[in-house]
Amino acid sequence: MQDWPGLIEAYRTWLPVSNSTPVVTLREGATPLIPVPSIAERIGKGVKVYVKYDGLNPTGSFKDRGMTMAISKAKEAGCEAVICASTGNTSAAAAAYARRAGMRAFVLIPDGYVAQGKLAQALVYGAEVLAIRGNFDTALDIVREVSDQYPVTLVNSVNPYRLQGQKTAAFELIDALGDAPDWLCIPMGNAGNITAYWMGFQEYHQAGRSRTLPRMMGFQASGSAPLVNETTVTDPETIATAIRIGNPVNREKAIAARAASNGAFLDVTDEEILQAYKLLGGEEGIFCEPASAASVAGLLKRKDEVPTGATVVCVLTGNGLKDPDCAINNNDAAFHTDLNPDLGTVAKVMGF
Ligand code: AN7
Repeated sequence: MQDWPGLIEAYRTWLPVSNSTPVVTLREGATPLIPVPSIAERIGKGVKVYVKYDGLNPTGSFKDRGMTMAISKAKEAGCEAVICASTGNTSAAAAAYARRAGMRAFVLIPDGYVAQGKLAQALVYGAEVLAIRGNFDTALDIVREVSDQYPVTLVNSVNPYRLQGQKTAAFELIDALGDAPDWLCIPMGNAGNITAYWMGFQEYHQAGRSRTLPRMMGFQASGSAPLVNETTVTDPETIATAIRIGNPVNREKAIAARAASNGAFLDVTDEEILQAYKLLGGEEGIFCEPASAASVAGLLKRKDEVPTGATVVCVLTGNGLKDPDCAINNNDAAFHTDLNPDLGTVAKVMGF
């Protein structure tokens, strides 16, 4: 098998790059599409369910797809520094790709609300981390002003190259399935990813690469559901800190994608998110972060509406290792501690 070159090389003709664009890549993309029979069984009706495990990207989330494009284009334009606001994953990806390209990476994060793994990444990848007393939405307002006034490039999903890179996930789904799925279930924060997927599905469809288009099913956490409730949330709260966002910048585009695809938005509670998170881990061997599990939680919540024989893809946007605190505090594992180090004790605990 040939080595995967990264998504810009793989999908070059579909992307706004030229021969003079310096490609900054960590060989992101080509993530596995994994069947999840235990989820399909809970729905029945001969439904097929897959997860697109984008947590297997180089920095552990789908953000790498957008960042390889955003940083390559920033490098092409001669930028020397980038900035983003982030609930964690964007900061990790921005730092990795920017440093690889020899740029400075400034990241603004909500102090105390970024999962440990993501913070660890930003630090090790050499970002300059600014933790503010405020949430993501406030941080985004600030970085927009900074990038307006100073020579730093904004790499949040208001940067159009981000969505260009992220649309390749839809291409990979169609390349793997031979057609678009019937439903695409996806968590929403700033709603960049749902917008990017819809763009990808439309482009492949127009080019005759798929016969159909999916219904775009977007899910948010109940405590942070501005799109579901058609409002702005000033104090978003959820265990899924990645999608703790109250004022999504891609609101209009996401609503347009819902309308054009006959899709729907729905919220899921933290409890429902954790149930799906444990189900994926404990029954399928797939460890995703809580925000990602919202896609599966949402599918299970809407299972009565899934058509007989449908093909459903749930996007698992981030790796479970990103948020070890959540994992340690939310599992049903048998975890026996402080045992005497002898055969008798161990055998007894095992039930022999
Ligand atoms: C795991 O890192 O916004 O709807 O600053 O990390 O495109 O915003 C993360 C978002 C879903 C939502 N799943 O995607 C950030 C950030 C995970 C995420 C989302 C995010 P969008």
